Amino acid sequence: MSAPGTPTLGVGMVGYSFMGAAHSQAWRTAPRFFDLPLAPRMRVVAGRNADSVRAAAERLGWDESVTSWQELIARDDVDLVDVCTPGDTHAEIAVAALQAGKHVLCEKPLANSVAEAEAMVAAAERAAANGVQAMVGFTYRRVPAIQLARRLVADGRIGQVRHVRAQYLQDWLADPQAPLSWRLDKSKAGSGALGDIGAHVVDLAQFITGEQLVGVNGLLETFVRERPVPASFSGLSGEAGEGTGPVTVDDAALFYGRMSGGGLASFEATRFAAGRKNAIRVEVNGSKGSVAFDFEDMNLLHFYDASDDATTAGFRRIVVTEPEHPYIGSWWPAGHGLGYEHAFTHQVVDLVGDLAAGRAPTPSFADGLVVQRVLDAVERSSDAGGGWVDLPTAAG
Ligand code: 4PW
Repeated sequence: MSAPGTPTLGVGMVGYSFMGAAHSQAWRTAPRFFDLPLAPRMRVVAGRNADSVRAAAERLGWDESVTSWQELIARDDVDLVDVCTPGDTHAEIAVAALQAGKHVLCEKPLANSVAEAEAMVAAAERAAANGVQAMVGFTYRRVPAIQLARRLVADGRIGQVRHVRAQYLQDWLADPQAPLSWRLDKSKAGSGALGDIGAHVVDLAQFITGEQLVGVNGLLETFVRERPVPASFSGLSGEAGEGTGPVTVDDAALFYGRMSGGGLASFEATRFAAGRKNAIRVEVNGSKGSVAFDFEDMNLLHFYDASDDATTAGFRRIVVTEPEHPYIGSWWPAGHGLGYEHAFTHQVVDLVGDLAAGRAPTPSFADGLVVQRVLDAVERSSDAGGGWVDLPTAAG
């Protein structure tokens, strides 16, 4: 809990659906479990429908609600704008907020295009000169087991990275009768599985290895091109209504690439993996060992040390719930695990700490642009019927 007299951080959030609910939980919970150097104050949430956003403010714990994001960013009592809207509005809202001198947390993927992402990076760089910071919300980086995987790789425990094998498998669209949502509309979402969930595994591959993709070859597919118009929709499911409409994004993405350290990477992102609900699976094989993670078992990290005695060698099943592990000491006694929502809380904890210290938060908008360029390259490769697409590297 923040000590009395801790400076306040006024927060305004735009959007209040699935990600808005997850972010609201994090703003509420972080100061209750972590000693924060700034005290978040959930001032205002913005949404288009006055009755719906008022109800959301009540349910999610916001002081007020408005129907104009422009009004939200103009408020003197808002220091940080949390963008939880579909991707087609990320650039407009984030750039305006930065220009108004507000810190920004923006959901992933950063934008719906490289051009939009580049404009956001430029706005963030200008704002940083005045001490205004920006972060993009790749929250899975803040799962303790993922943090441990990154540390083991950085410490050289698996040696030279040879393979990255990353999948994000869901099945909420496997039923052709599952209705349309904004995530299936290219004008809103920018892309389908590729950007919504593929972005996560691209970021995790780079975060865990500390390397970047230098080139990719991709294949996108849309299995179901017409779906029922929704009568209602919440989270990732809805009730079918009257009529049908077109699906204008990919249902699944399959792509491979080369990492900047010379290793090979393979990626899969799909919403048609029947039986897989939120299976983020990352395995990194190195010259001296491996790490492996599956979000559906998110409190575990599997680690293989090739130097172990052959008679007892094998993947160790590390239960990442000990006070020695990142973030855990502020939660439950050893052995009691965490869930999906905790990574969002850790995101708030790290962001608030960075703002108080005047540090640039990570992942930055520039990190978000790196992922955006990968998504764009995969789309260009697939659109061309396959083929290698080079990517600029940090040096390039
Ligand atoms: O980033 C989010 C994922 O963690 C997505 O926007 C939706 O929620 C779909 O899968 C999860």
